[in-house]
Amino acid sequence: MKPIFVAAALALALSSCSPTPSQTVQPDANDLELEVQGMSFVGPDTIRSGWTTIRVVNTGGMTHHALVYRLPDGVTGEMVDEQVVRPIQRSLTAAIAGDTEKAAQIAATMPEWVGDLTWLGGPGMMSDGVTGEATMYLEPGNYLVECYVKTNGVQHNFNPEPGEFGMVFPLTVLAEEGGMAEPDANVTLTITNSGYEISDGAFVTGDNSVRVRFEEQQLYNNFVGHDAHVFRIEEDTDVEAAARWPDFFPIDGQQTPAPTKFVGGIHDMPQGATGYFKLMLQPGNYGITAEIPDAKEKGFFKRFNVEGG
Ligand SMILES: [Cu+2]
Repeated sequence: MKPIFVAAALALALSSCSPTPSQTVQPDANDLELEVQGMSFVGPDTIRSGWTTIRVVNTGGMTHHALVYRLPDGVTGEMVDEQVVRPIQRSLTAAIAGDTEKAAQIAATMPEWVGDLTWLGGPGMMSDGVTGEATMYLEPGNYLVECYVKTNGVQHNFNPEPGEFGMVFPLTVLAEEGGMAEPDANVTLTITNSGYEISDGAFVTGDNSVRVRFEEQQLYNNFVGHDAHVFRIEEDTDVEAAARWPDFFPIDGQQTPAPTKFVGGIHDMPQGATGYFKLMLQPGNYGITAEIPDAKEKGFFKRFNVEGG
C-alpha cells in the first residue's frame, strides 16, 4: 500500500469523530425468523409491512416449505383450518383408501372465498438442514404461513387434534412500514406462461440472491400457480421424479421423503409481482421446477450448473 495513502486515511480517521455522509447506513432489516419444531412453525407472529423477509430454519429432519398468503377480510386461520385443510386431508385419506369418488366429493366442498386467498410467496421447498429465505412486498393484513408436505399420507398443515393447527402459522403484517429496501440480486429468474428464463447475471457457488419476476401467472386446479423450487441433481438423482415432486395433487406428490435435496425457492406470487429468495449452492448441477401439474411438460424445468469455487 502507498504510504501517502495510509497517512491520508489515518488523518481522515482521526479527524472524524462523527459519522460522515459517505458512511453507509444499513437499511433496517424487516425480517421474521421461524423455526420448524415437529409439525409446527415457531416464532414471532407480527412483522412490519413493506419489503419483508421470511426466513425458515429447517432442522426438522424432513423437507418442508412455507407458503405465505393473505386472508381476505372476514376469513380467519380457524376457518382455513376447518373449511380447507381438514376437508383436503379427508379427501386425501379417501383417495389413499381407493375411494376416488368420495375424495372428489369432499374436494368439491371448498368455500367460495378460497379464490380470494392471495399467494404471496414464502420460502419454497427446503430439505432438512436448509434455511429457506424469501423476501416479498407485503401489505398490512392477516396472513398464514403454511406447509402441506405429506408424511405417511398426512399433510403437515393438518393436526388431528380439533382446533389445533399443524404447520399453519397465523401472521399479522402491521400497518407500520418496516422501511427495508428492495433487495439486490445476482441473478434474475423470469416466469412466464411458458416457463423460466435466467438473465441479468448467473447462479454462483456460495450465497445467491435470486430475483423472481412473475411476469405471467395462472391458476392450475383452482389452487396453485407458477413458482420456483430448486433441487440438487446428483449422478443418481431421478430428475423426472424430483421435477414432479412439488405437484401436490397426486397422492404421492409432496410425499416424504423427497426424492432429492431441495435447497430453496419461492412460492407463487401474483402476476406482475417481484420476489426474492436466497440460495446457498455447492458446486454441481441443479434443477428448478414448479408446483404445478406436469411442470416439466409445461416448460417449468430448468437445469443449471455452478462451478467449484
Ligand atoms: Cu412441512
